[in-house]
Amino acid sequence: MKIEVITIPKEGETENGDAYFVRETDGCTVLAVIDGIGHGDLAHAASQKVVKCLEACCNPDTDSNQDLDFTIRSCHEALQSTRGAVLAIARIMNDSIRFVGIGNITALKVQDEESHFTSMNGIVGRNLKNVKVFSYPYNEGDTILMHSDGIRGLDTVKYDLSRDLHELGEIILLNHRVDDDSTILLAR
Ligand SMILES: [Mn+2]
Repeated sequence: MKIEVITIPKEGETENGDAYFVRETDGCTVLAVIDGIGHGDLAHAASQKVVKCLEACCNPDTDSNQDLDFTIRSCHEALQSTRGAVLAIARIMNDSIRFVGIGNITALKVQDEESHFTSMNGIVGRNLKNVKVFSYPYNEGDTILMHSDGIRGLDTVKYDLSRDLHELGEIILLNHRVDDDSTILLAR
């Protein structure tokens, strides 16, 4: 897969409260976008803890490639002493996507039309009730987009998704960035 991520802190902040995680192993790709609650160093600390947790949970070398509900619960435990974070994780294997999202990370795939992935309400580390993992088909040529709420009002119909993914990310950021940490992840 081609994968591009652009992540930038809120204007005036040196620490980014958003984070991302990408891991590609034999036939399996894990993608995640994370938004630590608020912004600044405490948001950064929370989102980086999620990254550490995902590194441990999605490690094929230690045979700990657990299903995603277990991964979310592990993150929830790890984030108890933090502000918490919202996040979404997509695991693509062969022709299917396993997806879990908690809180307002937007995730969708686009081929001819948009197909949004379903996230549950909550904040990992603070308020986690239902964790539901969804399955979606992955078809050759589908573009997967995941972004934090530092990007608003994105309608992918207005973009040529066949263009270079990094250029596409840059132009989406330019047009839809709001005053927050902003992250967009694109994969195809
Ligand atoms: Mn945010």
